[in-house]
Amino acid sequence: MNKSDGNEPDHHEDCGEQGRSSALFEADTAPDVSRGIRQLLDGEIAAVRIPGFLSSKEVGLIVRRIDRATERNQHGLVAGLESLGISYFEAATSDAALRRYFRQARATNSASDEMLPVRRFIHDLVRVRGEMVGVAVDDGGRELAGGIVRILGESHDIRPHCDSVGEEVPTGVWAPDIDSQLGVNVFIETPEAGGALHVWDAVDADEASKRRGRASSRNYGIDTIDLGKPTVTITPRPGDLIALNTEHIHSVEPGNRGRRSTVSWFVGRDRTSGRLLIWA
Ligand SMILES: O=C(O)CCC(=O)C(=O)O
Repeated sequence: MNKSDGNEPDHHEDCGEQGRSSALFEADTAPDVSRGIRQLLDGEIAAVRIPGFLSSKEVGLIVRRIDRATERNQHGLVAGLESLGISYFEAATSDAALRRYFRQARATNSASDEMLPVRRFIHDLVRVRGEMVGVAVDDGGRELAGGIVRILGESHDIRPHCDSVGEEVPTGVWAPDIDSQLGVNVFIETPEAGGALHVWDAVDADEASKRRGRASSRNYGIDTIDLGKPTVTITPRPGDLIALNTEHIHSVEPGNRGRRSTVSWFVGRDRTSGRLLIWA
């Protein structure tokens, strides 16, 4: 169901073209995730928010997992952003990192608490829509990680950027042939103030063409001066699922008093089969 109560989250439906990616889909119940995801894949809306996708008990399990972790990976391009393990984007630049990535993916996918939101997401899409959806497998038959825990430290932001796997990984490394890429973030902890996500109904064409065909030069500083107000601004709460089209420019505001942690993954729709592929 679509809700528009004028309170949180804050949407700016006057931005963006009429009838295109200009609204937020907000659902009360987890099964509606499938309807929102379909609309997002088809470019009808800018973001999907499912409040209470995880219960507070489930959130607590993942907070303990974060607190117990002995090692964290510092993101190569975003100061203050750490993860438990490395993402495919970061690993794809070297064979050694890819081997480490696939070892870590096996452990993550089999047992851990942080896969709970990924499993629920897949279950909802399959059960309600009969979607073909699953964790992606590379050309060598290796399963990618289904999700990654990311932790953004207090006062740190994520500058405006786009994510597009076809443009980010080097030639010769697995990149799905997809017609749409979404980022799904399930919120575990949020700061007491700030930490809002902004999404613009815009892709940065210059930036996209600069990145095409090259690895590791993803830009986290697209100039948003000319973009105007974001199409959608959402201040997440623990337990929320928020999905967005990551090929559109998006950013995260710095938060105050408390870290901002998520379980995050990408979803791509295979151009030929329509199958939805998940990776992190
Ligand atoms: O944490 C968020 O709200 C968005 C993170 C982000 O930049 C992404 O999913 O690409």
